[in-house]
Amino acid sequence: MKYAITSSLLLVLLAGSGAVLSAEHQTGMNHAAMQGMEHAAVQAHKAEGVANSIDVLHGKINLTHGPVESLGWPGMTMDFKVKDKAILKGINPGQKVVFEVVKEGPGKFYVNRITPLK
Ligand SMILES: [Cu+2]
Repeated sequence: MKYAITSSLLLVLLAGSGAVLSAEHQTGMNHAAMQGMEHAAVQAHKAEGVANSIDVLHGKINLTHGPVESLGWPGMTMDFKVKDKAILKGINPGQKVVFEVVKEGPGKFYVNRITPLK
């Protein structure tokens, strides 16, 4: 019983913070605020999610991702850039994916790898 109460409370908290973060993405603020200081070393953060829309031409993808523990992110829906547009080929809307996020600067992230989840 205790577990059930704790996990439903957690869900409420996650849902609330996810909404706030989505709004922050859109206004140009970002995860950096909640991460605090972090070194700039290139590191890939693994995540799973669903591809909502893919813009190969502009190298953008909208993903609903689960929590990314290594970045301290809750699950949310957001746009990502990619450096290599070719990685988006073969990704279709509605598809479950595994991907890696790289932080390139304060509040700046891109996806460097993405593959359909089988
Ligand atoms: Cu996010």
